Amino acid sequence: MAGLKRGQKRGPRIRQSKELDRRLLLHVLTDREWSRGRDMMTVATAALDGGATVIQLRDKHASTRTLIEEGLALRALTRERGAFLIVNDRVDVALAVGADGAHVGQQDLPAAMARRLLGPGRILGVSAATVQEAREAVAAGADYLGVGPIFATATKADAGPATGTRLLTECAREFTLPLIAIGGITVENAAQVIQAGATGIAVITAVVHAEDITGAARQLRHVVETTLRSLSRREGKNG
Ligand code: TZP
Ligand code: MG
Repeated sequence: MAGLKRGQKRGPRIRQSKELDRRLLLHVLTDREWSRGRDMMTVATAALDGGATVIQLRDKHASTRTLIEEGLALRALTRERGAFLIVNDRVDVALAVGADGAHVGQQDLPAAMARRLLGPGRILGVSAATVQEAREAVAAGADYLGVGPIFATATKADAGPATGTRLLTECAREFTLPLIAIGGITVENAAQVIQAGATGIAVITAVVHAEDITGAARQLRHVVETTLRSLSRREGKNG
C-alpha cells in the first residue's frame, strides 16, 4: 500500500499520507502485567483522555475468548473517541471485532498473508528491527512500520538488542510510510526518536505503568507534536 514507488529515488522523505501520520502519532499498547492492577478499560480510557491516537490490544496470555471480549469493549471505546484500534498478533481477532487493523511481528503470520486476510481497507503494521526487515514489510503491503526496539526494554523478553536511533534515520531516508518508534520510549527520549525520523511512537510502560496515565500520555503527545512541528518548520525554511 504505502512505501517507495517504482523508480522513485531514495532521498528526503515526502510524506505519503499526512492524515495517516496524524492518526498514528501515539500508540499505547495494553499490558496487564505493567498496569499496576488497573483493568484494561480503565488504562485505555485514561490513555485516550491524554491523547493516545491508537490503542493496540496486546495480551500474550489471554484466551481467544477473552481477547474477543476485550477487543469488542475496546472497539466501542475507540470508536466513540475517534481513535484507532489495532490488534497485536491476531489477525483473526482483529477481523472478528471489527478493529481498524492488526500488527504482526517477525515471528507471527507473515505480513503478506496478514495483508491478504485484512484486505486493503484495514491497517497493517509490521515490526522491523533491520532495514532489510523493513524493506520486506513494505513490499508485503505494510501501512506502517513498528521500528525497534530503539532502546532497551524490560517489557518484551524476546525483543532483541536495542537498535538505537540510526535505524529510524535509515528507514526515514528510504520509506515514506509512517515509522513508529518502539522500545524504551519515554518522555525524555521521545523528541530524539522523532528527530531521528520517526513519525510517531508506541509505548507500554511509559503510559500503562505511570501513576498518572492521562498525564503521561498527554506529555508524550505534546513532545511528539511539538518536535514534529519544529521539524516541519525547519524543512519549510530549508526548501
Ligand atoms: N516491541 C518491541 S519493544 C516492545 C514491543 C512490544 C515493548 C515496548 O514496551 P516499552 O515498555 O514501551 O519499552
Ligand atoms: Mg507479535
